[in-house]
Amino acid sequence: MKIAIVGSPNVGKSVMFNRLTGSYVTVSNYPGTTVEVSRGRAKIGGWEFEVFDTPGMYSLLPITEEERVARSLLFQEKPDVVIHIIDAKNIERMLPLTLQLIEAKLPVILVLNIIDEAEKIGMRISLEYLSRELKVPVAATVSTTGRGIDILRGRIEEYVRAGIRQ
Ligand SMILES: Nc1nc2c(ncn2[C@@H]2O[C@H](COP(=O)(O)OP(=O)(O)O)[C@@H](O)[C@H]2O)c(=O)[nH]1
Ligand SMILES: [Mg+2]
Repeated sequence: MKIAIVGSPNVGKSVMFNRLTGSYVTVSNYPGTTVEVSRGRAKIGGWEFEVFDTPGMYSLLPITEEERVARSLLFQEKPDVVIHIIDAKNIERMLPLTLQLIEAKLPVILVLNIIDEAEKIGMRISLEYLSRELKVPVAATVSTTGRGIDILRGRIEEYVRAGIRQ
């Protein structure tokens, strides 16, 4: 099974990738481009996943080469789980991509990363409300310290289990 990590630049995708995967990370250019894609392995809920870190994207309608590669990875690799990482303190600016991913029928889990800085400026975000409205699993994390990562692993496990049961 495969997990894709997507989101805008500088939201913590690569730090999260490193937390979820162990050693044995490979970095290669996406075919025909100079854009690098990291691939690694993660063991979650007894399953082994191939995880890939995608280049930053602002929209599913690609403008830059990075966005084209991120889009191709999503539609060609057909990941079982798409982790959309956003910067929690810029949630309004970042949710449009979540909606695009959901509308494209991708198996999205929304991750509000950098929740530490959001809290520091007094933001309070209801994960339950977001999850109910968007109808996707939601987790809050601080990828640099590891806060919330076990909960995210749990969300991934539940998601995959629910998919297998269908
Ligand atoms: N405060 C805080 N900083 C973070 C968090 N996650 C990542 N960062 C920082 O954000 C920057 C971008 O992280 P990176 O993983 O390279 O982002 P990417 O461009 O999405 O791959 C780095 O300086 C990280 O240390 C977080 O949860 N909290
Ligand atoms: Mg990165």
